[in-house]
Amino acid sequence: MSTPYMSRRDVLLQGSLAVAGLALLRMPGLAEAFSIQPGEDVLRWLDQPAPNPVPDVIGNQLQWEALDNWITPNDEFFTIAHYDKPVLDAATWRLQIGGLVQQPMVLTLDDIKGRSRQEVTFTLECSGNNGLPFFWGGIGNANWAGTPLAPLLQQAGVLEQGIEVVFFGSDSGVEDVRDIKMPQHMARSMALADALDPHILLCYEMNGEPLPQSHGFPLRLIAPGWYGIANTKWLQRIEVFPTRYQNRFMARDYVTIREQVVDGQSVWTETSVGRARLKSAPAKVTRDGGRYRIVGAAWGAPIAQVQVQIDGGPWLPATIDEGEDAEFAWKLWSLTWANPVTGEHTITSRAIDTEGRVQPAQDDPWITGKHTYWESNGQVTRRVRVA
Ligand SMILES: Nc1nc2c(c(=O)[nH]1)N[C@H]1C(S)=C(S)[C@@H](COP(=O)(O)O)O[C@H]1N2
Ligand SMILES: [Mo]
Repeated sequence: MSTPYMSRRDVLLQGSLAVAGLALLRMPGLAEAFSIQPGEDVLRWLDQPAPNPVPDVIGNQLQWEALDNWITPNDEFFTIAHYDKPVLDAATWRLQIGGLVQQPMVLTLDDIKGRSRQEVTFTLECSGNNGLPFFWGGIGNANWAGTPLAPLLQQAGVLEQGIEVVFFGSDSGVEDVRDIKMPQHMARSMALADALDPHILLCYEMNGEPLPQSHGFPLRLIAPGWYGIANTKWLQRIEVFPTRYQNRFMARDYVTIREQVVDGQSVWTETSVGRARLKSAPAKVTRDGGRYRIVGAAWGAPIAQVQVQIDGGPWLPATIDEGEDAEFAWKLWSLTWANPVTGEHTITSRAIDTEGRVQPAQDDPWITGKHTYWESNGQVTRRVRVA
């Protein structure tokens, strides 16, 4: 079976490289090295995403060349909405917790804000990002604040038969399955054990402001380490089920179909999109006089190294910005590009996690055997012209 792992020899090689490079390449306080310096220009990538044919669904994509901050400001953070975009009144809004619990609950926003407060800086990426020619900017990094979900579930008292927690949004649309038309609310679920992860928040604040309407006001789920789809916005009801939940967003869309060759035979799998995957991308090339830099981001797993390949040449180690250390947030990285020759160049990055796994190349069977666009974590190549 093919995996995006390195060969043993590569792991050993990278391992010694990592040890040797650790002191040199992981310096604190490089946030300045990432942001634009006075007198520095950003080169526009020659390749640009296609026009967005679904502006009602996908909004406000990240402009990679404009990326200048570890935190993505709220008004620059991408949005996804599959159904309507409810405008909710915080005064009348309620959160219900029900299903297989001893003590069903109805909570106001003040009830939730009155509970213990917890924050997390989490890079939220849509699992469709880089899977479609018009969708490369489905990612952002924010500081999210709310109250942890687990103590609330414990307080409600999940009954023994409860195995699944379903998160319903207020937004709704009509689903058409087997000629049955069903008006449904957006919903995503998690196994109970996953939902009890102490990092998961009922979130009411984004970057120090009340959650904006487009990001799920007044309350959304924040599931650090998971792809965007798990982070239900406009949260309305949390229900504990005795069975797996298999609606559109669990079992029809957001299902990755892979073909893998095992012992010479094709094995096809269909798996629901869940936890984030190791990934990186070049963000921009900057020029300051004759000095060029390549900067980018890496996320989806604990990052040990980032490497950059120029024009298909050797992989060069990038410097990781250790100024901000947050388990679920992207790492920014940069590399000085010494004396590029005039003309067109390709820039590729790959992330390596602390377990030695390498972000897969585009021709890796892990990527070529994937027949749906979700979970496109293959290496990203951009093109640039040096004048
Ligand atoms: N209620 C609801 N929650 C939702 C969605 C949605 O359409 N409705 N979209 C999901 C998807 S696919 C993603 S990628 C993230 C995007 O979060 P954002 O709009 O705050 O960036 O929200 C998720 N939560
Ligand atoms: Mo998404």
